[in-house]
Amino acid sequence: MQNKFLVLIALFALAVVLSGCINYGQQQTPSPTPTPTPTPTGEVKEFTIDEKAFAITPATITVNEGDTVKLTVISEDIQHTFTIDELGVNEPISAGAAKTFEFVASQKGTFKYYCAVDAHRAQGMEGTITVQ
Ligand SMILES: [Cu+2]
Repeated sequence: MQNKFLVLIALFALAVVLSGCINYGQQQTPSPTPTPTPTPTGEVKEFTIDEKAFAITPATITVNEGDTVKLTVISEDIQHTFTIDELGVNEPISAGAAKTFEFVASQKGTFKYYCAVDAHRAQGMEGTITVQ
């Protein structure tokens, strides 16, 4: 009976040691999925964007990769959104309100920003952000 108990203790200790090894191994292995790691430039680029049915002004903005983009988006009339799929931005803008928010330009490229409400995008609420 006592021997069985000792065996159980030994197995438990072995399991703890092995799980420690496994965790250690995982920490050492580089993640196979590429995570977007923006190189922060430390710069903040500020823009004021006007939204109304059915236009977004200005229609183009340009920033550098790693910039923090600080936007104040103003709805001149009804409910809109400011959305950039590739950069994970999707901010609702209440009717007649202004909203200030930030995001990091985490990848280079040319992306569309648009309003996701109803068919506003198709009706002209679209612009282009270039991250260079
Ligand atoms: Cu809209």
